[in-house]
Amino acid sequence: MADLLLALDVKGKAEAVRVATACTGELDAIKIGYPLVLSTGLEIVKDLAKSEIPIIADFKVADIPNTNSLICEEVFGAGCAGIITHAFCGSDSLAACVDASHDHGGVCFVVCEMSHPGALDFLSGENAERMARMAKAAGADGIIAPATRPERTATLRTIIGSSMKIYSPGVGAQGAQPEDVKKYVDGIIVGRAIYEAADPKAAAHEFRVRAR
Ligand code: FNU
Repeated sequence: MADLLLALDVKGKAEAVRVATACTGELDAIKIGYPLVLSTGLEIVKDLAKSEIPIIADFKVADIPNTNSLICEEVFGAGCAGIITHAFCGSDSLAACVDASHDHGGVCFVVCEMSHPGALDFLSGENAERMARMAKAAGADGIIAPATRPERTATLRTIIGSSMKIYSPGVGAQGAQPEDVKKYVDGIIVGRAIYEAADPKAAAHEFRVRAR
């Protein structure tokens, strides 16, 4: 049984609030990222907070430890409940992100294997497995692993065990189905297949039922 996270990659406050409001009661969390936040500013977190579900900032943080900590301060200061970081900058950068998240009462998820085809160049295979081990050692709350490669997500699950969560993008527009991964993950991330639907609430409802 997996939760449903909406990837709210729309532009502007009006569209973001329209989709989030339409999906009221059908979501377990909202994931925001650069497309939305660059078009609205971080104030959008307060507007979305009316949904009363956690807001997770997908900023794929990838910098030196000090900069990562400063990014976390802004994200959690704005009211987010979680952040998504990269791991490839190394264990010190990752530790800074995890520790800053926990200092602010938030959670930190670590990208291990990405969902798109180009992930096979660097962000997959042995590199992904190393990053999963690093995420576990750093005390991260969970990892991001691809619905588009369920067998890889299953492998990463064996590395992190059951005490960490997996959120999995790639369902819908990228071709994966909830049934492909739901037994390995704690949440599926769905963007376009919900926010571009004629009826986002109905689409969210269907994904949520299928993820259960
Ligand atoms: P949709 N996302 C992803 N793959 O797709 N954070 C990853 O490996 C990853 C992500 C995000 O395709 C992507 O940025 F680490 O429209 C987008 O916000 O359903 C969402 O997941 C997928 O959106």
